[in-house]
Formats: sequence, structure tokens, C-alpha cells
Amino acid sequence: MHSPSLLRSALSGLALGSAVLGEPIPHKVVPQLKPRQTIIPGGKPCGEHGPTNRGCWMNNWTIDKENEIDPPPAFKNWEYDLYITNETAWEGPDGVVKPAMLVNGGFPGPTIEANWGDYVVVNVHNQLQDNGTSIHWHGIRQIGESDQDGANGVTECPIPPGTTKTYAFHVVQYGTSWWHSHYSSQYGNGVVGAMVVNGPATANYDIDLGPYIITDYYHQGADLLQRIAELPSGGPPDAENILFRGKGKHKSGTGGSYDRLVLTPGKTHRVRLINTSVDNSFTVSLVGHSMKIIQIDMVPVEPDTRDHIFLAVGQRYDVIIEANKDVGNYWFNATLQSSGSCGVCNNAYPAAIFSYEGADQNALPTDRGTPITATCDGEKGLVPYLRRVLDPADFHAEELNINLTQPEVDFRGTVFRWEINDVDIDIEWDHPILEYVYEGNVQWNPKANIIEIPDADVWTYWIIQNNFFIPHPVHLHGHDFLVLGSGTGRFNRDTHFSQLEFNNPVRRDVEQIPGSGWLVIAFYTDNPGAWLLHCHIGWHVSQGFGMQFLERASEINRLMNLNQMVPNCDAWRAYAPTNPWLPKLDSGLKK
Ligand SMILES: *[C@@H]1O[C@H](CO)[C@@H](O)[C@H](O)[C@H]1NC(C)=O
Ligand SMILES: *[C@@H]1O[C@H](CO)[C@@H](O)[C@H](O)[C@H]1NC(C)=O
Ligand SMILES: *[C@@H]1O[C@H](CO)[C@@H](O)[C@H](O)[C@H]1NC(C)=O
Ligand SMILES: *[C@@H]1O[C@H](CO)[C@@H](O)[C@H](O)[C@H]1NC(C)=O
Ligand SMILES: *[C@@H]1O[C@H](CO)[C@@H](O)[C@H](O)[C@H]1NC(C)=O
Ligand SMILES: *[C@@H]1O[C@H](CO)[C@@H](O)[C@H](O)[C@H]1NC(C)=O
Ligand SMILES: [Cu+2]
Repeated sequence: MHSPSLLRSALSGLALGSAVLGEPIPHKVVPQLKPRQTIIPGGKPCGEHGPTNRGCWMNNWTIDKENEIDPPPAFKNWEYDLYITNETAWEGPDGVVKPAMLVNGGFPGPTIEANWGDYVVVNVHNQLQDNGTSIHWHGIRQIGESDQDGANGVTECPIPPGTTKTYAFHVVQYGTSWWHSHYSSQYGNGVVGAMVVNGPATANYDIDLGPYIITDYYHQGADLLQRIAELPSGGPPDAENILFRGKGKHKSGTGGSYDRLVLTPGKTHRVRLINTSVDNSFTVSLVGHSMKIIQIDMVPVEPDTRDHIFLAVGQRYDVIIEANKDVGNYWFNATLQSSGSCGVCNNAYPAAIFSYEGADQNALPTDRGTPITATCDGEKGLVPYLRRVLDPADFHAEELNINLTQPEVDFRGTVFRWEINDVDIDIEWDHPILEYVYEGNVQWNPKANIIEIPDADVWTYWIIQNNFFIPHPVHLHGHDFLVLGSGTGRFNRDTHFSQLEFNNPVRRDVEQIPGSGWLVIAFYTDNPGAWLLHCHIGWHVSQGFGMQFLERASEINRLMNLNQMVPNCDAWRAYAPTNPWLPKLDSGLKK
């Protein structure tokens, strides 16, 4: 079985120096990797990676190679700098001026790209005046590297204003993902971007068109919206628009523009769909075309062709689109479920354009397509290419009960809270759980909502019971979980056990739990660390919808040099009393 220490062999080094505001905080010594000089033997000969041979990657490594268990060695460090700034009057893509937080001056921020097995190094520069930050690399397994997960209050302290922190981690899986701030509601202000890890694929395509970010969009700052969302008189605010690759037309028809993605006639195109919404899940469709799904989250699947795809917040679908219709312009639509339980958008027909080369690049599509009946259910029936098979006799599940509390008075006023097993999570930014572990501390505030999983290399099973009618996209850090099943009502072992799939069920890092329903997941304890499980609706996690799995705690200090987190924590503890907005107004978590 895979041992995290294998992956750790390239990692070593302690943090040096002490942190002073305004100076970089030494965080992690980035390994000096050898340049690619020698060819490292792979598996069976597979030839060159290319349009007719996407199953082959390089060095004879193929799509059949186990990615998580046996990834290729790292050849290269891919280094990036992210500068986060506060904009008080930013003219957004649909023409409305609003407050925002941008990364390297843009929204979405830059795409982080790497090759399978390599090492990613990111210097995060917090140039905000009045917020900390922490950047989470969504969907990256961080095997043996829990301290690089970027979840403030769990795996690190927030990065104080005016300082820089360096993250460094392996990418053992390939495909499409994203990064975003995990500090309060900050990612809803624009602190988000795509990640692409190049590798093999389960079907051929000619052209990779890269990440295609779809997101809900608001005309007010996320910190204000968060306050509205939790008030009994407020409730979740309606989105003003859905943006496609950062673009959208204002609902009035004036202001902004439709995004246009150009397709080459006769060719097949890989498009990496990512839903980076705060609240809204949608069903996407391209008039006149179907989409062949080849990956979900970072899990390759058997190719599966569908007319429309449901994207819950945080989910990714890599699809292949064939430009085999008449040269012209085609609507790409995002449709919300009409009931509103999957979000509400004030723009009734948010859309973008897919435009064949040779078509009039100023014209709008003429065919409006057939109206879609959108649901709020996840896609079903997808089959992972690398199989995981469970033994039904091994099933022994614990329950995670999700409740919405009645409005209650706390230090923020009268608010709604979300609870898992009777606790609305409230993490300590100035004392994250990994720091407790570093100190040998085994007791923490019950509000940390921790479940310990001490056993190594076993499957753990979880029944998530949703006691409220709203569906939620449930996200787990550090693992891809197997989705054994979901349904409505309360999970009952006698009636529902036979509905569970144990033979290579779908595997991913975000799954939709039905309203007033259940979701059964399983994951394998191969990754010591502190891992959040939370709702990916930004408002809900800030209102307490989260818990932490502390996996194999006794091994964490040996695997990670946790003392490297201390300088940043000391800097945060020195800064926090001067922050004008603290004490914090929510759980401290976002996404
Ligand atoms: C791939 O396999 C071929 C045929 O066996 C061999 O010639 C080649 O050296 C291999 N390449 C690598 C990188 O192992
Ligand atoms: C952004 O700028 C405004 C206006 O100066 C200020 O009130 C706010 O605190 C700033 N926010 C952050 C996160 O720096
Ligand atoms: C972050 O800054 C915004 C203003 O830009 C403020 O509203 C919010 O309360 C701050 N949050 C924290 C936790 O400091
Ligand atoms: C994005 O996720 C949100 C929240 O689950 C969901 O309401 C929305 O429909 C998703 N978008 C798409 C394109 O599926
Ligand atoms: C797609 O969006 C366009 C532009 O908003 C709209 O006219 C059309 O009716 C939409 N089609 C579907 C199928 O939603
Ligand atoms: C959560 O909801 C379930 C089902 O309605 C109920 O049995 C349980 O008592 C609730 N827990 C709390 C803390 O309200
Ligand atoms: Cu939720």
C-alpha cells in the first residue's frame, strides 16, 4: 500500500528566521529537484502523448497507472506569485461598479498549471490592508502535506496583511481544479482561479481549450452579503448574474458582453468546466451539441456523453465537444432550477457563446435551443476509470447529522446557524488544529467539531443525514470519497443498504446531498492530517456548516515539519488585535 513517506522523501527543511510585518515569512524550504536528465522507466510502451494518443502521458506512463497510489516522480517546480489586492470601486464585467478583491489585478485570478507528479510552489502576497487570507488548493490530495492545505484555523493561521507565505505541494492527480481563499467570505470577493494538471485522458481530443470557469456574481461585497444571508429577515441573497470565464451580459441587456469561445470546425475540443459559485448550482448545455465527460473533479471516468450537465458548487467536469455542426454561433446556457433551492439568479437566461471559426464573430446565435428543466441533483451513473471496489461486509458507518437551527441570538445578533452533529463549527484562526497537534495537545474547543480517525489504511464510512429541505454540495479536503448512494428521507440500514453501490462507485471531492435526504460516502485512511468536511455554499460554511476529520494524529508530527507554521502564526497573533474588523463575524471558513 502507498506510504505517504514516499511522497515526503523530496520534502525536508525547517522554517528559518522570525516574522516581521511587511517581510516575507519563510515557510517551507522548496526542494531542489533534479532537472529531467534521465528517462525513468514507465510501464508498457505507449508512444507519444498527442491528439490520437491521449491515454499515453510520457515515459510510458499511461491512463492505467494508479495516480494517487503511484504517481510519477517530480521533475519540476512550477512557481507562481499571487498578489491579492483590495479594490473599493472596481468596474465588473457586466459594467456595475462594486467592491472586490482581485488576484494579480484580475478576476478570475491566474491559472496555476503543472504536470502530473510535479511540485507546485506558490508565493501568496497578502496586499490587503484589513483582512488576513489563506489559499486552499481545492481537490489537491496533499498526501503527507496537510500543512499545505491552506485552511485557516485548521492547517495554518491566516496570512496577515503585508506579508507573503509560500505554499509547496505535489500534484499526484491530474485534471482540472481551482484555488480559492478560505478566509471568511473572501473568495466571494474574487479571490479564486483555476488549476490545471496535465496528464493522460480516457478519450482523445484535438485541442485543449483550458479552464472554463462558471460562477454566480453579485453586485455587493461578499462580507456584506454574508451578513444578509444569515439574518432571519434576510436569507440567501439572489445572484445578479452568472459569469462565464469572467464575462457576462447585464440582465438589462446593456452593459457587459457575452463570452465567446472559439471552436475549430471538424475538431474535438477539451473544455474544463469549473463551478466556482458561492451559492448557485446550475445545469449547463450547448445548443445543438452534446458533451463527452472524461473527468470529474480530478478522477478520470469512462467516457460518457450527455446533453446537459449539472454542476454543483466546487465540482469540475472535463468534457470533449466536437465541432461537427454547421459553422455558426451557438448558445452555451446555464439554467437554474426554478424552485430556487439550488440558488436564485436575477438574470433569467445567463449564457455565453461558442463560436465556430469562420462564423461572424459579432453575431448572436439564432437558435435559442430547447428549454432545459434543471434539477438540483448531482449527475449519476459515471464510472471511475481506475477502480475501487469495497466489501459490503465491511460497512460500518457513523452518522453526520445536519440541522439548521432556529434563529438564535449570539454576539452577531439574531442569526441562523448550520450544525453538524449539534455543533456549528467555529475554528480558532490564531490556534489551528495542526498547531495543537504540533504542541502535543490532545484537547481542543468542542466548537472545532473534530472527529478523530486513528486507524491507518482502512475504509471509513459516513452517513450524512440532511434534516432540512435545501440540498448542499458537500466537500471533503484531502481525499476523494466514494459515493455509495444518496436518497430522500432518513437513511435506514434495512431498506437502503441494498441501494448502496460497493463496486467501483463514483469518486470525487464534492457531491450534492439531496434536500431532506441522505448521502453515504467512504474514504480510505491513507492521509494523516486535519481535513475539513463542509458545505461548499459560502454562506453556509460561514454559518457553521463544517467539521474536521483528524486522521492518524499520532503520525502527523513525524510526517510534517509543523514548526514551520509557527512564524506565520506568531505574525498573525501579533497582527490580529490591530485588525479593525475582528472579532470575527462568522466561522472563519469559506469553501
Ligand atoms: C517505452 O517503451 C519502449 C519500447 O519498449 C522503449 O524503447 C522506451 O525506451 C520506453 N521509454 C521509457 C521512457 O521507458
Ligand atoms: C478595502 O478598502 C476599504 C476602503 O479603504 C476599507 O474600508 C476596507 O477595510 C479594505 N478592506 C481590506 C480587506 O483591506
Ligand atoms: C475583511 O474586510 C472586509 C472589508 O473589506 C470587512 O467587511 C470584513 O469584516 C473583514 N473580515 C475580517 C474577518 O477581517
Ligand atoms: C454551481 O454550484 C451551485 C451550488 O451547488 C449550484 O447551485 C449551481 O447550479 C452550480 N452551477 C452549475 C453550472 O451547475
Ligand atoms: C440560452 O441563452 C440565450 C441568451 O440568453 C436565450 O435566448 C436562450 O433561450 C437560452 N436557451 C436555453 C436552452 O436556455
Ligand atoms: C436534527 O434533526 C433531527 C431530525 O429532525 C432530529 O432528530 C435531531 O434532534 C435534530 N438535532 C437538533 C440538535 O436539533
Ligand atoms: Cu449548504
